[in-house]
Amino acid sequence: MSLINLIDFNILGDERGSLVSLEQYQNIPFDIKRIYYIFGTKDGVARGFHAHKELKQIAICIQGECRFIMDNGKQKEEIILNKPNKGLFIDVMQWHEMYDFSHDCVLIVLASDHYDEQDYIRNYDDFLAIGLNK
Ligand code: T46
Repeated sequence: MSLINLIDFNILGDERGSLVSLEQYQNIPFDIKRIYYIFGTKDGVARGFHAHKELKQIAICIQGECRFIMDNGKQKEEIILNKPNKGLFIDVMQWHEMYDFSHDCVLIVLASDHYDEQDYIRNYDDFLAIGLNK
């Protein structure tokens, strides 16, 4: 099974330009409890390096681009996000790392729950150990 799960969003365009609508349980398969966005990422910075125990998320690069590495502890796959109508589903227990942010990158993330540092697994060995015990 691929670690890259992309969701296609309809582009509702007309002669004025484009619009994408994100709706809970329509094209987003969870309660949207939080939205955050990452922008102004400095040159050479890598982010992520964690997995979540319970949180589900969808990341959309609405401007510019960045690269995600998704890792289930056994295999890794990567993808460049650079389209405002493609959402990367980040499932529970998916280690993810983000690299190569363009200067103009705006990455918006829809999350199924409020921010909770206890939900993060930030140590890769802990991530592997929890995965093995599942
Ligand atoms: C994820 C990837 C894709 C908050 O206080 N509230 C929030 O909602 C978030 C997301 C972060 N923070 C604080 C926690 C840290 O002190 O903001 C700081 C930066 O967070 P972090 O280092 O976790 O950022 P990233 O870019 O490594 O990871 C973020 C999300 O935290 C994470 O859930 O999956 O983006």
